[in-house]
Amino acid sequence: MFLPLNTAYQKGEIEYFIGNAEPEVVVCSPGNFGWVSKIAFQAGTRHVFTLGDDRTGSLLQRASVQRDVHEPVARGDDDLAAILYTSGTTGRSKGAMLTHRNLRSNAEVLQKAWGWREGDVLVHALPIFHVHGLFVALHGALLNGSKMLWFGKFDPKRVIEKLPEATVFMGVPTLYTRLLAEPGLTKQAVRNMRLFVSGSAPLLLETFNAWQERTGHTILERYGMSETVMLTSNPYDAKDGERRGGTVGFPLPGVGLRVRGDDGRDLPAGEIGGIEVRGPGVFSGYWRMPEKTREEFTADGWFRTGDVGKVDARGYVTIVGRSKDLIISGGYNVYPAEIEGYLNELPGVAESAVVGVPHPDFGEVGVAVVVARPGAQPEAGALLAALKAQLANFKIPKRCFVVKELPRNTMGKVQKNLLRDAHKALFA
Ligand code: MCA
Ligand code: AMP
Repeated sequence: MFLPLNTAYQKGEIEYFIGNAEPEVVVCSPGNFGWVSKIAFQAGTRHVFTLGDDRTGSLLQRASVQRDVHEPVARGDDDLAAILYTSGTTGRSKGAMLTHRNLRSNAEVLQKAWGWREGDVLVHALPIFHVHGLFVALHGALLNGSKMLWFGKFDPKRVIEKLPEATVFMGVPTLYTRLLAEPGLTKQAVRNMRLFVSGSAPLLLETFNAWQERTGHTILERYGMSETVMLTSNPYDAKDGERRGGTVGFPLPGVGLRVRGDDGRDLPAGEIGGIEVRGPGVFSGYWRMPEKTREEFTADGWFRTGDVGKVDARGYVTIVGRSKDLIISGGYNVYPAEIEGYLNELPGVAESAVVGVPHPDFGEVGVAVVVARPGAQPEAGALLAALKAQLANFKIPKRCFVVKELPRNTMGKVQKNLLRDAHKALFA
């Protein structure tokens, strides 16, 4: 079973993942061997190998003395292939267990749905520790036997230079806005391209339209989750319908999708409610958290996505919001509850709330609002610096405010909508 982790994670985060997953083998970069191996060996891991960006390290050294012909191990559809950690809205991250069926069926469905064909070349510029870069993009190219133009890190200028050699590109919305900021993005640069796919976060209509105008291509937006792989997609082929900006298209073949009200009633076309799904891509549960798994499924076996949306009369799905308290920043998920937990532990902090506000580059970013303990005067910059020492950099709120009190409703619950509203123009 493969378990990828974001390379930005810090010690406390890695400690939790390794402790929870108890892997047999851990691979890290040579520079991190000291602290990562200590955590891993303490958790009972038997082997820690290193692998550098320049292909140095013990993993390839050890591999070079092995036979280079191997017997494949037979795996069944229900065997686990990967665990993808996704943060919980309360407390700790949960490991979504994905089976070979989940991954294979999704790759096959997408190969057909997106018209993968001989001669396709993929520009791969997404991180490979999340479903988008790891499965949607990589499996698409591998299953199709396609060449990939590989970017260890997204760089808009270098991507544009390579586009004339490519036919397929996949990105989160931030990649599209950064490409649009480059004068080099022209019709000429994309002349050989066949398909641009966007997902992981809402693509603004403004970006969708600007892309169409500048390149002549219509971005195909799709929707998925780590727990379900891909669920919906706008049509590839015009005969199946237009690619409609602001929507995530139709459920993919084999995917059941329904919208339900708070009372559990199925809602008719056009009405907004909680999105529930089932199908061959839906995971088999959270690693060692059977009770969490039960909570996320309905009695009749549908998975509650935590996304709020509607389906129109023609079947196009639109996501209008989320019932889960989650910020999606540049395609990375940031869970306010996790950041608040760390903030509340810092000296001088009585309580805190983290909310998402619009941001021109990342779509959405976190802003922290902190209440000081009586007599204490915590400084916003110092609080953010203290967080940065403990958490992956993309989780750090972009701004922090120290206030007298948090707005609460009569039930005593923090009114995050008021905080969001108060700070919505911060990065406008
Ligand atoms: C970097 N920074 C960020 C983010 N990325 N801040 C907020 N949100 C972010 N996403 C900050 C860092 O903290 C740092 O700040 C500064 O930007 C520079 O960091 P660097 O790593 O150099 O940034 P970058 O290379 O410009 O990265 C931006 C990026 C990256 C390329 C947009 O975030 C990215 O690759 N995002 C894609 C994520 C993804 O693949 N998601 C798919 C999830 P400082 O200097 O202050 O420390 S899969 C999923 O959601 C489902 C299944 C689906 O549907 O696909
Ligand atoms: P993750 O936990 O990283 O797998 O993120 C999954 C979440 O990303 C979904 O539940 C949605 O909230 C969001 N998401 C993915 N694709 C889209 C999209 N095209 N539009 C809006 N939200 C999306």
